[in-house]
This record gives sequence, structure tokens and C-alpha cells, in this order.
Amino acid sequence: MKIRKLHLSAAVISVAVLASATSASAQSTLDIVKERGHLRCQVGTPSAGFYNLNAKGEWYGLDVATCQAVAAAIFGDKNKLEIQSVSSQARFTALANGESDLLSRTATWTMSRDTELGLDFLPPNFYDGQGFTVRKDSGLTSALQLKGAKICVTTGTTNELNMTDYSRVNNLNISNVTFEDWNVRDDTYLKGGCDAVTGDKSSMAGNIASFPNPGEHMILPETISKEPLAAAVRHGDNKWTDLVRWSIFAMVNAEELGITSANVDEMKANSKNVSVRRLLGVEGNLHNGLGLTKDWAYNIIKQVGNYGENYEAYMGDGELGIGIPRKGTTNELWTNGGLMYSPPMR
Ligand SMILES: N[C@@H](CCC(=O)N[C@@H](CS)C(=O)NCC(=O)O)C(=O)O
Repeated sequence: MKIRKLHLSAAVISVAVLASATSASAQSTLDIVKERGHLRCQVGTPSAGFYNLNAKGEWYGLDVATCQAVAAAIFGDKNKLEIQSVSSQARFTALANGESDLLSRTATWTMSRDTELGLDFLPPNFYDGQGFTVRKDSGLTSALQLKGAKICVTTGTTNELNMTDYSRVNNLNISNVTFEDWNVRDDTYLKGGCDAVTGDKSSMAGNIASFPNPGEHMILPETISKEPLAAAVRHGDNKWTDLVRWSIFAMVNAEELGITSANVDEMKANSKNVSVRRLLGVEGNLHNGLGLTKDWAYNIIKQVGNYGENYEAYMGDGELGIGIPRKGTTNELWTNGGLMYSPPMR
């Protein structure tokens, strides 16, 4: 196939590309995923909290939970899933060219990514912000003291761009040292190759925990950006976008309604609450619009859990968690003053 293409003229190639793009868009990602028998979901290089590997080599984390929820919704089995680990730099291309069905990896929803990369962003699963990690013995107490500093950053990220803005606005004359792999970025910092690391505060908190001496490092108080972290899909496949969007909302809605992986069977059998009954497929036909079976949301909650359970397990105080408090933050449910809000599921 590759060799044949070499003999084709540019005009023929563009026709061929157009034809394949048309046939790909005629078939929804949902049909492709169903036919394949599993979901291809893209995360990043293992990083605590969002996407990490356990001793058995299995993926877990808040972003992995989104992948599992979509697999559970489609197949009734959260493990019908191939996790792809892709660098920050390559992630959007891997989604746009069809290698991945879904991207769920600490990606910040920005206007240019949404409007220029052929992608659509889903509801954020974590509201983060960018900060700076420094050695405690540096004596630094504020990011505004980073004048002339050399700062390590992952390339292809909003962090790289925000830091440039921050430096310019505050006249800091920061020089950045960029890395495709955040492990190399952090190693360089630990070996003294830069004065600070910049990144999303929650990711950095998780990474610091795995440093040889976590107590020797701290995150400076300033938060220099908004980083609404959200899953993304290819633009133009509304059926697929709807399915992913409502799988995410189902987890938030379940938390609002007090449905957990532990009580979902009991709720399904006995709840008189009509919102619970609809979400769990006991009443109504919410599944029809998604092209799924009645138990799609039940399967998500039973196998993956509600949003709060996943926050607690991976971002909070769970055994695998990274201890980021949720109380009083934007990541609380709206009923507790946060931004986690599901439109009505009816
Ligand atoms: N939210 C930012 C950064 C996301 C990101 O890639 N994070 C950095 C760490 S702050 C990273 O390298 N994560 C590990 C990885 O994805 O390989 C963005 O969307 O550009």
C-alpha cells in the first residue's frame, strides 16, 4: 500500500485522502468501536492521580476512569479497553488521525485547541491551575521571585505558553528548558539542571510524592492559569461526542443522586426516586438516543463508580490517591459550591 502510494500523483493522493475521510466520517466512531470490540483510549506517560500503572501493570486513575466508563457504557465491560500512552506533544495528532477513539489525559480545554485542531472537548473532570515546584532550600516563597530563573516544562503544553506570558507580564526574563517526557523534565530539575518545574499543580503534587525526598520540595502559592482538564474527541461525530459526554455526566449525576458502586443494585431494585430510576434504566428510554442498552449508566456506576468515588480513590485520600483535598474547591459538586454539575438526565 505504502509503495503504491509513492507512484501516485499528488492529485490522486488528495482524492484518495478525501475518499477515506468521507468513508470514515460516514461511519460513527461508535460503530467502529463496536465492530472492533474494544475502545482505544489515550492517556499520558504514567503520572500519579490521573493515569498510572499498578504492580500488575494495569492502568488506573481519574482519566483512566473516563475511559473505563465509556467502555462500560458500550460493552457492559470496563475492561474492553486498550489504553494508549502518548506524550503531550503527540496527543492531539494521535486523536485527530484516528489512532485513538478518545483522549483522556489532563488536556486543558482551550479555545484554539477546540476550534483549530478538529477536536471537541467534553465536560472537565478536574479544574486545575498551573504553578511552580521549587526546592525548599532555594528560599523562594513566591513565583514573582523567579527573575532570570531556568524553568523545566513539558513541550506541547499550555504550561509552556502560560509561563512565557507570565514571564513577559511580570518582567521575569525566565528561560525555559523543554522536554517531551515529564520524567526527564523532573530528573533534570532534581539534578539541578533548572531552578523550578512548572506544570499543572495537581500533576506536580503527584509527581513530587514520587521524588526521592518529597519533603525537600514545595509548590509556590501562585496559580498562574486556568486549566480545565477535559476529555476530547474528534470534531464532527456528534453521536460519539454525545455518548462520551453523557457517560461523564452519568458519573456526576450519580454522585448528586447518592448512587455509588456499592449501593447501585439496591437503588436499582428499590429506589422510588424517578431520577434514579431513569438513570439506572428502570424507567424511561434515555439509552435510545445514545444507541446503547438500558443498563449503560448502571454499568458505569457499578463497575467504575460515581465521580466522587473516583476523585476520592485517585485524587483524594484513597489508597492510590494523591491527597488533594476536594472540599471547598471547584472540583466539588455544585451543590457544595463547586463546578461539577450534570444537566438533567431526563
Ligand atoms: N494541562 C496541560 C498539561 C498536560 C500535560 O501534558 N501535563 C504534563 C505535566 S504537567 C505532562 O507531561 N504529563 C505527563 C504526560 O502527559 O506524559 C495541557 O493540556 O497542555
